[in-house]
Amino acid sequence: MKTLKIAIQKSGRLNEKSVELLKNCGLSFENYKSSLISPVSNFPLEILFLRDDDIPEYVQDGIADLGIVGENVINETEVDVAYLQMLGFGKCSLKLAIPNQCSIKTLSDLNGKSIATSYPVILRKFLEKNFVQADIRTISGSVEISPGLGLSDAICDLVSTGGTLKSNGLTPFADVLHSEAVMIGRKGIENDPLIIELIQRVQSVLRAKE
Ligand code: PRT
Ligand code: ZN
Repeated sequence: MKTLKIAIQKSGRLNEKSVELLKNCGLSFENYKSSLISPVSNFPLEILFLRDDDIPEYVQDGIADLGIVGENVINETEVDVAYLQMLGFGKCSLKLAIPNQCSIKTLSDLNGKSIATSYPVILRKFLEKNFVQADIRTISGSVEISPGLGLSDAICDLVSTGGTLKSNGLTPFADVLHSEAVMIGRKGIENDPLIIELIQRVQSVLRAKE
């Protein structure tokens, strides 16, 4: 019998909830932090523990059959995968934010300004859709300190509680994308009986939480 592979985040904000979901689906596996791959003893499935950024491409390219990852990462990597199930955790928004008391009031005020982000692809599409020409500065982390350092006029970053923006003297300005964790699959895998079985288990776990 073939064995499916599911990619989940190795460590970070989605790891614990992803592991919990799979365990609640009745899957039995060891959650060793040191191993990259863990077999499930009671279902033909292996769990791959990866950086979240790699998950969409692994699924698109068929290295993994399934994955659990944030929609923000899926959209940024521009992959072609099937959305199998929204999971309701890891909720956040990608927002534009500006320094408190700055003169930017409308989206068109961003013309000619610089915006720091780790999501250049999503931001570029958003700006194009809104006819804004701004300079996108791609940085990999600590985006929120960029205006204070004089590196950019605004930022575009993920927000959940809003605490990080607040403590850096920034005000949310516009929503670019709402995101939550989603179970994705390789295109065409939707009708595989094992996938259908697994998704049914996921759905009953989610229903029990309502
Ligand atoms: O190591 P790896 O590459 O796997 O992980 P990572 O560091 O890239 O991602 P990680 O673990 O930080 O986040 C994984 C996923 O969780 C993201 O891709 C989102 O889908 C989701 N998520 C939900 C968030 C947040 N909420 C969130 N608040 N990801 C990041 N943040 C950060 C945000 O970037 C900012 O720095 O938290 C800060 C803001 O939080 P608040 O609560 O102060 O608003
Ligand atoms: Zn990442």
